[in-house]
Amino acid sequence: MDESLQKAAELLRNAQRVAVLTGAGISAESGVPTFRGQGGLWEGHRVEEVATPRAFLRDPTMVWRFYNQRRAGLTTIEPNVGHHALVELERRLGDRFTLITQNVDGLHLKAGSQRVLEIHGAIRRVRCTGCGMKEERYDVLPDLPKCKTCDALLRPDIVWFEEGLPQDVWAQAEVAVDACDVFLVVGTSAVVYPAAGLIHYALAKKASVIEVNLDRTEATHIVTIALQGRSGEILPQIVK
Ligand code: BV8
Ligand code: ZN
Repeated sequence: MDESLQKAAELLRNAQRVAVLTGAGISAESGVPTFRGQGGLWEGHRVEEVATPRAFLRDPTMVWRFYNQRRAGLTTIEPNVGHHALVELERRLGDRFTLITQNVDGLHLKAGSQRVLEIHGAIRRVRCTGCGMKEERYDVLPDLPKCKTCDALLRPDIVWFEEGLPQDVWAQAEVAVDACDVFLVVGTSAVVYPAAGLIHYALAKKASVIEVNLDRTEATHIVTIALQGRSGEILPQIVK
């Protein structure tokens, strides 16, 4: 491990432009449960079943219960040393650094990261299904929250399965990966597309891909360097 850690640090030290992709694994040490680690079940449902427009149409109360449970942690969960290591990396690289996250927990922003692309949206934000207004809400929401202006049902402002990603944010993510020479992939099972496709895209553009993950993933066999372990342990070591 030491040798590949050194090599990863070397690649980052000599990098012109660095892009990072994070998934639920980087927030695991903040106490935020991952999706697929423990069988990816929430009250017996798979996230792919609950996080869909169809589920919301069929049973908005059940879907809001799923999100309100995750929103409950919004004001109490704190970033961990893995998030802070990425803040330090951004401080050193400035605009040569871009952080792309699949996470909707907002912990990168809470840690102080600025150049963050939340490609799956953010659980702190709601959107009106009627007039489209968006606002950040940190209060406890009822099971069926309504829009203050048009009284239509609110929804979490995140990307559900079978929904497109926010065009402008996704386009910026592609530009960042296209331009990078080192792509650091942290705490994702690399199962969800199009996010996971960024890994193949980076390799196609001849960037070096460094994976940090507790286990092997769908991408481990193709990355340049695979560092196995907790992001809260490995990221600070690389940055140091
Ligand atoms: C789209 C918001 C089209 C919701 C999320 C069949 C094959 C291929 C693709 C598909 C298919 N069928 C359908 C698709 C497409 C689908 C998809 O990819 N499905 C997967 C399940 C196969 N994708 C979509 O539907 C996307 N949209 O394609 O639209 C389209 C295009 C144009 C116009 C209209 C439509 C939308 C995808 C976004 C879905 N929304 N999130 C919510 O959060 O509630 S995705 C959801 O999964 C989360 O955002 C999460 O971030 C994401 C990925 O999961 P991970 O972050 O990787 O988390 P996971 O638990 O899986 O893994 C954790 C990892 O961490 C593990 O590897 C573990 O080992 C590691 N770990 C744990 N602890 C640590 C650690 N590592 C380090 N340190 C630790 N301490
Ligand atoms: Zn409205």
